[in-house]
Amino acid sequence: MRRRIRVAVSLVSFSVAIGLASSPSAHAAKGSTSSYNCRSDKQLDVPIQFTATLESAGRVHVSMYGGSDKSNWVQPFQYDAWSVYDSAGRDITAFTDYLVTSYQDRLKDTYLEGLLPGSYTIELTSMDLCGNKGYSRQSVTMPVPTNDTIPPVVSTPTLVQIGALWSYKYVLYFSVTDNTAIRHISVYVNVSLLQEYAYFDDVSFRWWHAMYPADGVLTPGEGPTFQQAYPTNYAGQSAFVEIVVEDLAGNRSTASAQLVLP
Ligand SMILES: [Ca+2]
Repeated sequence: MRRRIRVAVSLVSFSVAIGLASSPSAHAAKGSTSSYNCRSDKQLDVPIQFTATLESAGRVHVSMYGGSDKSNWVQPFQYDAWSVYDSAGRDITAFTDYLVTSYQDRLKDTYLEGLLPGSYTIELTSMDLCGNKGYSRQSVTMPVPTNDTIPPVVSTPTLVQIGALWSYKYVLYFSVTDNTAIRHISVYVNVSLLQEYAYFDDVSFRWWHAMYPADGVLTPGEGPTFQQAYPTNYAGQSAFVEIVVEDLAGNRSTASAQLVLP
């Protein structure tokens, strides 16, 4: 059985909106490739390549480069562009995030936290205009974490509006980073537990992408952020929102705010 835990961040309506514009046919219709004949193109010439860098004992940074095709169109595959296999060949986690129009910004630089010590193969699937797929792979070995005494950094929770014009709502919004990696997050509203995120349990993994665009400013929908929905019965209330974060070594940080929930 394939277990695939996707990133908690969800921008469903937004993904649908940009996904419609990202299909090969959409590109072909408006680009210089409109007359391209796929009958003679049966392979992706050069799949997109990537580097895999161990940033800490709990975090891997993957970064795409290259890739070319005579159709002049190469993108990450729309479904599970990034996949990770353990040493037994088990497909343990995958990540696409969105159906992207511009992978250079959204998927190019991606971070993965949650791999337990051991050896893994990371695979990137890319695709040409004609739907021919190609693969590139890198091996990584996650070490046993060493002592870490630096607590995680969690931002003060705020509210952000997500979705598109025809369907939007407010969600709680905060960012979480650590010098090693995040193991656990709890979100409380008026002292009641609303949501927990647990990693490093061989089931759930934290994927996030780097700044988009690379302006050095963390704005909604980019970076190591969480967008947390809340029940509609909270609407109109002033609520005490608290985020409790624990890193891989057990160091804790909290952040809170009194927010009027729309
Ligand atoms: Ca730490």
